[in-house]
Amino acid sequence: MDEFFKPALDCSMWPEETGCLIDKARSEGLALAWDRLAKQTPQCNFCEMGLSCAKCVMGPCRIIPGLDRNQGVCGADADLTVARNFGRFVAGGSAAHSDHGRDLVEVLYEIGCGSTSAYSIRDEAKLRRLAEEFGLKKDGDIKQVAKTVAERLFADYSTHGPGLAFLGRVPKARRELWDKLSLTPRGIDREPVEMLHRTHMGVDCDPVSLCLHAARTSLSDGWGGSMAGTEISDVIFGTPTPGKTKVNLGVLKKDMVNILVHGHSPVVSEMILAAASDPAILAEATKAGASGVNIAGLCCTGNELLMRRSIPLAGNHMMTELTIVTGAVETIVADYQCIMPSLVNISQCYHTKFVTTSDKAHFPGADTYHFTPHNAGELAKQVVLKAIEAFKKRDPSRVNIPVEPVEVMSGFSNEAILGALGGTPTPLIEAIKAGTVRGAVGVVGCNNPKLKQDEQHVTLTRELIKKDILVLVTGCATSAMGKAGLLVPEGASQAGSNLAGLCRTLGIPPVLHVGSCVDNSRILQLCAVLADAIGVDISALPVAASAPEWYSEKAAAIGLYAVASGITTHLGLPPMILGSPAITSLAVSGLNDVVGAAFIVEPDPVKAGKLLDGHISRKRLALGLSA
Ligand code: XCC
Ligand code: SF4
Repeated sequence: MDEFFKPALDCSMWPEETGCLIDKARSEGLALAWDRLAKQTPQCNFCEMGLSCAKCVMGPCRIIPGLDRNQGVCGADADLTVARNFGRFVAGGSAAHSDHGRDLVEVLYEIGCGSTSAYSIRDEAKLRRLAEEFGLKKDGDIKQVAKTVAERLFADYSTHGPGLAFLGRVPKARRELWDKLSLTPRGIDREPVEMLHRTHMGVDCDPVSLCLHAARTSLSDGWGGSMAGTEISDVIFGTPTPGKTKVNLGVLKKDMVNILVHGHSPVVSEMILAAASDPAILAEATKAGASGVNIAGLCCTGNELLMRRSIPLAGNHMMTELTIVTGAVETIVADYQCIMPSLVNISQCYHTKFVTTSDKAHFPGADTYHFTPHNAGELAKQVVLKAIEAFKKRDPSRVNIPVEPVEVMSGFSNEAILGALGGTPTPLIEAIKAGTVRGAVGVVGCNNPKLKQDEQHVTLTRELIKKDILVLVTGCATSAMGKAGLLVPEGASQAGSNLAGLCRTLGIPPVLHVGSCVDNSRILQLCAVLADAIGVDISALPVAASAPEWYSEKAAAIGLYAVASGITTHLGLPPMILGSPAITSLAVSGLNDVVGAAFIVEPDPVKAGKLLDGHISRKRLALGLSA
């Protein structure tokens, strides 16, 4: 395993665009995440094992199991310390997704009240469908429907709501299991808050109980906050349909004003996109000597625009610093999550403006604009005009856009997938039964500088599609797949003959892009639809998930809600739980007996591919299908 954790300092190892820009940054005297990782290495072994605790000032404590320091000052042992740390880790991720979801619900409410002109309802039919699903009045004035749906979801964030609106989507057997285990989430805000309470010194001292509450917390994200984020984003900005665009740093244009939107919420990025097509603003760009304003995405807000608007994606998490190093970026517009604080300093070494937009995410040294549903249209124009000003200061001698962009296809919402199949999951189920598609794996999540960028995503995915396993991708894994030619129908040549044939017939890639990280809720919903159609629980389906290069608290929440929903999940790096053999064994096997799924931790993507393939074969056999 060790070789995977060595910070790589040899740029020739990296994909072309990455290696060449790391070299450029070095020659310009800039430190990047890889350099900072090298300085942090070796990292604290106690923290890595989950055995350090700083939850009170009797500590901090470091637990050494088996020695005379096997308890913290309060008496917490290794199992409890690991469980408390992991619980808080998952709560952090759940809170981030769900608070993002809340922002969308708030915009929907403002639309319903008629108090924003910047936003409107793009998918009325979906809003009415949601109203019907929630048992609300679906007909009549669309603003009224928006308001009641928003109020219903606000209730889900509270403690005394009627029960999460989206739980109606969970297959019956899974709901009964959750009820039996007290895993059914009671409120989107309640569960992470209760986790903070339980992990205060002297509250929940049972490691298993804490792990179960961690699962409940993650479910409040997956079937609550994230699902609200996805569904309401579709209502406001449109439900994605398939379209083509390009990815990688080559989407930056030498002759244009380049604005990168970074973060997660479409609430800001959609407004920037709208402002960039305003004729008055385009005239200013021309005056500045640019041939136009080019908007491209980073990370998940980039995925949101890619899904709905076919806006090019410049890169993923580990590309964010490097985009600035191209010297061709006028402005980075950030909302929240996964935005490295280093971007402010790196921007200052160029002509790049680093703009923050959320009152929740302050970055000292940034240009600050606080977007609200009321001022968003106006502020977006100001931000774009400032970027045009910055274009005049660009130093052409420092510009290096090292690659040509690669074509990708995106926009595979569940509505689009099922719509293409005639509105029912039956053709997909028939394809699974026939073995044309042996199963499906969601390959999702981040990059991590401890791993060679994108390699785990791509290697694992190629292993899977070779075995006729369809891959669904979200988040930062997306640009990795795009660069590897897996997000176009021609990518079928990298798949097994059965899957390839299906892709050619339908004109689809072997890897379907289904959105950002909150959009993993689309995968949950699709699994639920398939399970219901076959008449089984989700855990019986030949499906799995994988986060091969994950780094964030949010990824841990996603992995846990997938497992708690019955989807076995592979992680390329272990979570910080190895200090407790009991919790580690619960995670990688014990959970199978509790929720019918567990984690697989395997840093080698080829081996991981074999393990997931074996998992899918076993599920197929259990359903009476060929392996
Ligand atoms: Fe962040 Fe979502 Fe991870 Fe990418 S994949 S590094 S969480 S931007 Ni979500
Ligand atoms: Fe130490 Fe216990 Fe305080 Fe943690 S909560 S720092 S283990 S005394």
